[in-house]
Amino acid sequence: MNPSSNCDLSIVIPTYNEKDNIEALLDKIRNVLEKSGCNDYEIIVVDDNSPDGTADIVRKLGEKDDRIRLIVRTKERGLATAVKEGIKQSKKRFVVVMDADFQHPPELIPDLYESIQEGYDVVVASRYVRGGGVEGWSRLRLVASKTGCLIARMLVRGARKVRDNMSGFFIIRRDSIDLDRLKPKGYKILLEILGRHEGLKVREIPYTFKNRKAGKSKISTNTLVDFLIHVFNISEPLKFASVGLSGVIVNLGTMWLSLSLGLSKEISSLLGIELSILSNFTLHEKFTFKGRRDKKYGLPLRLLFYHASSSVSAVTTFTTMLVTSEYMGIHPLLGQFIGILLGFTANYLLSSRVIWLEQH
Ligand SMILES: Nc1nc2c(ncn2[C@@H]2O[C@H](COP(=O)(O)OP(=O)(O)O)[C@@H](O)[C@H]2O)c(=O)[nH]1
Ligand SMILES: [Mg+2]
Repeated sequence: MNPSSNCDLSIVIPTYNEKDNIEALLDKIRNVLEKSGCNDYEIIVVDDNSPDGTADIVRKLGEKDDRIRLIVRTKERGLATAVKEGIKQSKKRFVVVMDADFQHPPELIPDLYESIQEGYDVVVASRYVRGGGVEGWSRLRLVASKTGCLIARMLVRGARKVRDNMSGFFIIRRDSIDLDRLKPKGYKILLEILGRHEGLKVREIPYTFKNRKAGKSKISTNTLVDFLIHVFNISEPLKFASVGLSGVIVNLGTMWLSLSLGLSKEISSLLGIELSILSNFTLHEKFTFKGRRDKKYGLPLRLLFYHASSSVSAVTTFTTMLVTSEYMGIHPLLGQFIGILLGFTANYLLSSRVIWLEQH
């Protein structure tokens, strides 16, 4: 960091039972920053009322140095919500997020800061780019972690820009992030940030993830379940597919009901198709694409476009139903189902690339 520059930096550290790490860590951070000429910083520790008295230690340090700020949350728990709260309360232009257990080396903070000055919105400290790595992990843990990153990359568009999209160590330009978009339920805050802000300019710099210095990890096995739920919440393709699945049930359910009421197979098929289009549209509005703002087209147009885009699959479904039942002796309900499968892919492509397009 350039000593003459005003470093304008907040450092957010979530803590839960870190009494044996926190003081040494804060000392180390102050050292590193002052050595690199940065004085205009604040350190925000967000503690969830740790029973081991972490907050008391931070409070005492804060009395001597008002750059150290403490937030104690008594009603909420959780790493991601703690980080969000810390970012919200931060007053500087750039914010570093890091753990309290020395797994994220404070020596890297000046590099992160310098790197983001080159015009980025987010710079991620990465274990998975050349020069990065992990210390003391079993092969299994490494494979699991990398697989997680890969799944996230496949399913979350914004996460594709970096390899280590689940890193807990990164710097952001505060005003490039809309905190209201972040859903605090998520566990991986970086994934949340990248997933919900697709336009961010992001880069990675390597570091080695160290062994925890003292204390215990709070991450348990249900972290995996949390992760999968989280990816599901962010991933539009997954949400889209599940809405599609519900539409299949609406479609076939309506058709079955209509057939049972004695309506012709043609009318029943068309009723099933139209009702499923309407229910899918409603769910895409309220669920799949809910996070998208400033949409290019208004609601009536979106509804119209969605019908137009569904017309391909609707015609496919109807024709398949007719052909298979008339000429192949297949039950109209099964024919309808086969038609639905054929039409689905075309529908997704049209919806995500046209109807719910964001205005840039
Ligand atoms: N405020 C807060 N911090 C937490 C919570 N769970 C973990 N942390 C902190 O988040 C950081 C990472 O947690 P850790 O258990 O080391 O996760 P691991 O590195 O993935 O094993 C540490 O600084 C923890 O003290 C929580 O529920 N609330
Ligand atoms: Mg840790």
